[in-house]
Amino acid sequence: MKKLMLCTLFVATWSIAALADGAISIADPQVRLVPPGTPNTGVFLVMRNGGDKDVKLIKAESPAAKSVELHTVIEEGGMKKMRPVPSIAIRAKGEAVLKPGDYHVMLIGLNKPLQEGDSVPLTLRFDDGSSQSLQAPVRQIAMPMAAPTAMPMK
Ligand SMILES: [Cu+2]
Repeated sequence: MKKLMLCTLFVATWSIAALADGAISIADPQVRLVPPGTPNTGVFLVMRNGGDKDVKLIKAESPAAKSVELHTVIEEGGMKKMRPVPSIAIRAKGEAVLKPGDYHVMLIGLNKPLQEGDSVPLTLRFDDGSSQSLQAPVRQIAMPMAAPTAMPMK
């Protein structure tokens, strides 16, 4: 039994390393802890592009939610609103920061309530054909602004 677990751990570590070949590396992934009953939440992280070509994040997938979208936040009539975007660019030798009040990955229709300390599996797919699979820990994350209109609920 113990041997089997060690073996599984080894395989998991190996496959994460194998997927990290592309130009993109991911830092500081985190999922916003939301109150029970809240169906959606945001994922924030930093994507660094070590290559000499621009790369776009074109898709995010997670078994934790019914659908996953790429979002930005726009201001309209003095209100901040989330909008889906088809992709998020990461410039050559640059980085894209997904953070509250800005670009983020949206988990829509959580399959079960999240608890602080949980990890959410996430796969990011890029337009260079590469992908990254990671575990994003669930954390309490402050809203970007104290104003209650910062992220209007629908
Ligand atoms: Cu959103």
